Amino acid sequence: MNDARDISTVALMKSLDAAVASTNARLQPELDRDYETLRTQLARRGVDIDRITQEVGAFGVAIPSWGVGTGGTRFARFPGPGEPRNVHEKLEDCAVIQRLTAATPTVSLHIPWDSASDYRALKERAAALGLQFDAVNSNTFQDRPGQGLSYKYGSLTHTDPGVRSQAIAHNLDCIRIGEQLGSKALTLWIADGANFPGQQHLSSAFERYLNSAAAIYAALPADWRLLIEHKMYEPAFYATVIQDWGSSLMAAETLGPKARCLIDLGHHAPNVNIEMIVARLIHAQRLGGFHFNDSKYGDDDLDAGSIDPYRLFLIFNELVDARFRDAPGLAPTHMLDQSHNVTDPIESLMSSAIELTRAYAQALLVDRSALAEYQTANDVLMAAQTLKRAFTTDVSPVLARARERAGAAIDPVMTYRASGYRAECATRRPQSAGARSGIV
Ligand SMILES: [Mn+2]
Repeated sequence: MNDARDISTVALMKSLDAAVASTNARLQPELDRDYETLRTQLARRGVDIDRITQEVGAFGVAIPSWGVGTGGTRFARFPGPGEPRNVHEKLEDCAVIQRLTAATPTVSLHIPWDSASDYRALKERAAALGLQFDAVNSNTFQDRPGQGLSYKYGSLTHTDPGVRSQAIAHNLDCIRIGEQLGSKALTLWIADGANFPGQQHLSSAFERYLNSAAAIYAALPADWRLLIEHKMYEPAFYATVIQDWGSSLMAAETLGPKARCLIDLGHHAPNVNIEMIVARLIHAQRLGGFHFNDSKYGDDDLDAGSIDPYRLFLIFNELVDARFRDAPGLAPTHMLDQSHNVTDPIESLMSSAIELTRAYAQALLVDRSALAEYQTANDVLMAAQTLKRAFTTDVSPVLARARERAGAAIDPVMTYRASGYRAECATRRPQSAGARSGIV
């Protein structure tokens, strides 16, 4: 770590501390009143609000390093002011999100977009900013300069064994990098697939995937997981090799107990019942984690909870239900995976993390014994209303109280705007039209 970075860390935290203190002081009386009102309401239902607040305070979701830059569509990218230019600046932005929300203690890096010369130093830098690292993401969906062989026609499933070897070697590099960062998982998403019927032998491509993934799996440290992310389409528009949770589950069960399935909420056909998939993967003891986002039409990568908050709640309902009945092997990682094209990425990521805590708090409010009785008695209406009652409870005071107790902001977006952080970044980070931001 160099001195300039140390100084900037101190200055960064000081300015945020001041913004949190002044904004919280202003919002405190209002929060106190709202929290006590909700305490009374929940007590009537036999719910201890402080227990819910404590649980919410323990919730964490990883920020994707690529999410703090402005994203783009296939048509254009409109850069925002003060975007991070490298992994160090991305970590600064992630630290702001964690400082204000206390819900994002980890960062999920993407290699090679976040390549660094010294990963142990990067881990120290992150720790100084109050951050740790979650899963490492490999990238064999684009070529990088001088890599030798192209991924144009696939990577881990390519017909050429040389390309497959190159893609395997990259994933092994990612594991080594992740070990230095303190990560415990490698997320594997491949763009491999076909744009035309007949382009690819569907069975052989899957078998090549299993063989390549087995070589990666064999290199996993004992306490690591391999998170297999499926995606229905894009960039392959006819068939992707790991298209759905069936393919993902087959791969995980073939590879071994460290292989788990990762659910990206946007990687399904429209109207697919994602909470059902969650339940099935919990049953199979193969639920590895999530890439949270939201969508209206496809893999839209919109902010979590911005389109269909009920679906988000129903997913958390499955997770909370599984935890309460001690479902074996349950320890999914939570990560965001979004593309912010028209908002300040920091504001979107903070709002998304808060929406996850909201869905979690609502799921904790479900009267599970009543629900079980209604289900057993086939009282359909009351069963449905039991879930709705939890979902329609405004848990905002719980979320705000959890943040406040952690020393974070009662209102993160208001506090962020008051801090002037983005304007300060704009002065020291010149705009870069070419900066990449991924959608994976
Ligand atoms: Mn994803």
